[in-house]
Amino acid sequence: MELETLLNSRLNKSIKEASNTELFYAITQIVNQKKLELPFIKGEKKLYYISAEFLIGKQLGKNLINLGLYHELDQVLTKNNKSLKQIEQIEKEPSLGNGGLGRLAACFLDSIATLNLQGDGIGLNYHLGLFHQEFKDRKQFEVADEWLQDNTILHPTDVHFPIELAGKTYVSHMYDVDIVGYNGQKNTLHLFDLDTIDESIVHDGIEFDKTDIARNLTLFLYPDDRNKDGQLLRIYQQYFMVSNAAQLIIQEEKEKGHCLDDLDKHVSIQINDTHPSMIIPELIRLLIQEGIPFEKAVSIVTNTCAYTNHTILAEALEKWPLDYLQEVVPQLIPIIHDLNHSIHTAFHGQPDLAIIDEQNRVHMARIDMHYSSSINGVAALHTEILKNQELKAFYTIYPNKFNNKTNGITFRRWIMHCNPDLANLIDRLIGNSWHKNANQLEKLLAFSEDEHVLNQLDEIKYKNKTFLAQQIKEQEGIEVDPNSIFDIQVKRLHEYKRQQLNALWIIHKYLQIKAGQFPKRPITVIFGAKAAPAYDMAKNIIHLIICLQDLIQHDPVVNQHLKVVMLNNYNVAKSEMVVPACDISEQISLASKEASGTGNMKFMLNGAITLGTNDGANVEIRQLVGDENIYTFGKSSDEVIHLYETEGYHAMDYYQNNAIIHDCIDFITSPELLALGDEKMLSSLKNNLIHADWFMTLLDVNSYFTVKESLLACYENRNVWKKKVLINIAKAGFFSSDRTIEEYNRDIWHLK
Ligand code: GLG
Repeated sequence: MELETLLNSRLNKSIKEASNTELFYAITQIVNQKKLELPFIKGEKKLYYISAEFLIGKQLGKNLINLGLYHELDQVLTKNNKSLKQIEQIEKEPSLGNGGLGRLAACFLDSIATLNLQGDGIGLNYHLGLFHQEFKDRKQFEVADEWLQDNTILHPTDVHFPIELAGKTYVSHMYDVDIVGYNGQKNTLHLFDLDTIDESIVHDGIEFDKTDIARNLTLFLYPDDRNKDGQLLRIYQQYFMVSNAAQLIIQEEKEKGHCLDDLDKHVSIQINDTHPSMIIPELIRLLIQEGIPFEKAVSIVTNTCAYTNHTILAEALEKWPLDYLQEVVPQLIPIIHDLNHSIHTAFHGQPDLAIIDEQNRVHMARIDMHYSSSINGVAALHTEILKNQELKAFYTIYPNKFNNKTNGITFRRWIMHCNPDLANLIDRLIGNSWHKNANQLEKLLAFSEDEHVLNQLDEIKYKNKTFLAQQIKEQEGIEVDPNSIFDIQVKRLHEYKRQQLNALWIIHKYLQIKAGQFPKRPITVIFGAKAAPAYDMAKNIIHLIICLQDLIQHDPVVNQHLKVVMLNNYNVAKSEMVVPACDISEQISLASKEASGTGNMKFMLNGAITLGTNDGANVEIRQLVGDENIYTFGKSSDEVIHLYETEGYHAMDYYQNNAIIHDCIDFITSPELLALGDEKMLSSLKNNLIHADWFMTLLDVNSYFTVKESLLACYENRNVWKKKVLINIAKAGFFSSDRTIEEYNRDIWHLK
């Protein structure tokens, strides 16, 4: 066996004698060698995907799959009493992203390479990542995530660019990560950095001097921006990212002998959310320096760039004070003024189109919309809301720029790697053409009445639940029963995603059990979520969940029927553990607020049933699987938007008029919970739910509780449930990121 010989030659001992760590490094070397041999994808036109986040996850297993080596290696190791899965755990997970936006970028890179499209990612190398989450006193604490120690994925290059920040010149350094497609070719993710970064300036968790740019620039993703220094630092980071991108693009174009006048014929730039928006004025500036007149430069850049919007939440649509930009990037100010002026003239000073508003803030998304050729939302409903509500003024003037690209996930990681038993079963049933053509999964529908197949699916789920239960026991010290229903909500912590609604249901169930009303089967509710360090209410919600976890855990009656688990430091690796083990996928955002969601797709693909609102891509899941195979509840996005417009929602009314809601909310500050929790945090959460509740938790409590009960009841109807599981898997093909990328390429990039 070729791999076995290779592995033996890398080790100075037998595979049996080698430790997992030794094996990890030996396998990594083999993978690096194989990657080196792969050709770079070439084409007439090249895409640059610029993003502040790339949540790429551990690379070893994914690379082995894409290189087609995973199975063989797994067999070699098993034969020698070693487990590849355990060896993979040795790798530290790159901490280069926060949530869906960053994970989407990672899935896209995988699909771009797999489809043999020439496209590189460009981002930053955050030395300490987002942060590592720790729980103490049932609260979240943030510490530096030292993921770069023992790095095996980043290769330093000799590419450097001068970057001007606040009048000083810094020299960047480019690091590369290979992006191996499932197709024998590769692209690159370029991560820019400064050689002067100093991790030792970080103290007390994640505190550091925000003004010391040479030492702090790429320490953290999303440094706290509550004060001016924090906001300036974000501008420093963003400009550093895009100036490097612009210089790299121009350098590569020149090397290819292309004329910069034709940039848009050879290059496409995808702007992922507003963080990279300054690429537009920066590229215009550099083209002018290259001798291209302003008007022409503007038109070239407009034709080259495309913008993806990921949210309608105002907090995420960045608006930087002009003064701050003046301080950090004075070289862009004349361009921004000129762009603003053109718009002012063209649209007669219409205020909602202005780049610089009356308070002298620069609207980054507006730069994107005026000066790029495509504006896309990330799910059908989201794009409609952009067109008809949030970005209506822009849709009116640029109807042809708007388009939808419903998100997707890479099936290489989200089934083949995380759920090999399921992937193998599918291979046996329908062959493996679905690996590259995900729609082939529909062939599974032929087995929807096949009891044997349905039982096999069920056995795989049980095995995955057993594995997760073991991990939870080891890592969180909580015993959970794989025969219970696994009800899972893992995602960033945000009020709009309404983890608090799920927590209210847990309280409701707890009170019922206390009153002697037991569920048919025990239920295990699993959460995983990080709260942004400056987001107090999100931290309060985490605190409530952990208090509930401990209260229930130590109640000998309740814990027979209900368990709550808050996973610590939720990340891609943990996601790969929970996704295959899920029965109920909680997608319960306030309708209109979740642009798409991608976790919803991962769970569906792995045979979980969605309990969700009619929001984001849930709407498309429902259309695909049909009403019988998804459980939806809650007010529609139109109703929610109307409530915002008319200020028609008053949480207090629900609290006062609904006894169940009243009891659940009061329980947040009950003696039982106050014995475990922080009075200030719990009361603040409770008061917020009664007096503010900006994301309308109480609006949907009734329908959520009702629909959840019917879903739990359905689980007991085992044959019906198993069939729903199969249909969900069979219909998930649409959500392959290969499909999404084909659409981006067809409509926006035109790479070939
Ligand atoms: C966003 C949205 C998600 C979306 C993701 C990828 O909140 O709904 O699925 O981007 O488009 N900030 C995010 O994570």
